[in-house]
Amino acid sequence: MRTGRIRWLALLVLPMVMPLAWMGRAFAQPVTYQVITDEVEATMPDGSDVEVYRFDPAVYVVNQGDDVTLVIRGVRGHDHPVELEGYGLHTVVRKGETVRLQFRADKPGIFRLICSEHADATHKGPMEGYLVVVPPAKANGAHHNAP
Ligand SMILES: [Cu+2]
Repeated sequence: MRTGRIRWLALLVLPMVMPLAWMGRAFAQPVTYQVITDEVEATMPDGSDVEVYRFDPAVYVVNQGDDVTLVIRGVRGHDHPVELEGYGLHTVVRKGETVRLQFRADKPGIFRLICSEHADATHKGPMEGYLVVVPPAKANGAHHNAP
């Protein structure tokens, strides 16, 4: 019977695969960053007023494989349409509301958290954060900087 054969195959393969999956997740941690939308105001030497929206904090360091939650609370500014580049996550942070971006950090590198409404200096930005996903260290890389 076909289903019987598949069941036997699962019984044989699962015990071999499960420890591998567990080892890969052994160092993964749940990581939460609490973030707010902030605003900086200043008067320039020429008398002009400048407003810049910010994420605070703006740098999120995690290890590859971590289960990450960015809890973003809208404090200053009304609507912030937000994208986490590289992970294809989008949301809108509204004043007085809290949103959560949840994902597994499976891709190493530096990824921008950007607000498309306040993208650059001419639009009261740049409103950017930076997700830093650190890959696992190589086994023989530990002595790389040794004298
Ligand atoms: Cu914004």
